Amino acid sequence: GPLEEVTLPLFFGWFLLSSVQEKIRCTSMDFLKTLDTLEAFKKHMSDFTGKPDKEVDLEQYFEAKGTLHCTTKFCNYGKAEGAKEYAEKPAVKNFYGSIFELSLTALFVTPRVVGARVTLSEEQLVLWPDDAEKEAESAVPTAASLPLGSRAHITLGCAEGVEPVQTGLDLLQILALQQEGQQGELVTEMELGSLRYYGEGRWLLSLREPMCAPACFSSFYN
Ligand code: ACK
Repeated sequence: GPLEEVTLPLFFGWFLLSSVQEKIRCTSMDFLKTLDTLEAFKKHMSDFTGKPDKEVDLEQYFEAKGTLHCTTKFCNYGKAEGAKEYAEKPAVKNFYGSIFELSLTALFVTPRVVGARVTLSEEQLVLWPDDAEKEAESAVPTAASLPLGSRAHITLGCAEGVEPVQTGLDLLQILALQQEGQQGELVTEMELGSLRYYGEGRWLLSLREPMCAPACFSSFYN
């Protein structure tokens, strides 16, 4: 019967506690609001609109996507490669339901998504799948050469018609550029940190003070 079958979740990950979700959403909205007013951003606005001289309201441009979380393993109810093996890892079983402190070290915006980069600790990396970066190779050819955990992120919003899986891919793309030696164009020092432009509508704000976000390691079924 159905009760005897063990179903794998849609994904495993760290789910941010509600108290910190609101704070991060506010910080992200403030960042979008500020970015929108910068001359440097206006200069590259067509990356977002496709048309020169057309204005974009970034706060309206992105749509929030459910509970804030950092995906570790996308299982697709067992259909994703390596899902069962991941669910059976001792670390996954041992830490299930435990609270961790995630460190958010950057915010980034592209014409597709807005997200936060999560820098994982040694202990947190134990829960990171070995092939998470490699799986992105079709989108980001050099992804596999980036350090483990490079893809770790929180999706804060997606443009119309964009799926949240894009957030990790866009982050990897920026990190791949950095690895190639492209440091981006330093646009301005903001209160939150330094803002760099990587071309093609890619903006990265490195946070001066990382944001600490308590989060529960668990899984999501829909
Ligand atoms: O924002 P995210 O990390 O991107 O959280 C959602 C979550 O799983 C539920 O959809 C992520 N996701 C979706 N498809 C994939 C995939 N193929 N590989 C990795 N993560 C994925 C999505």
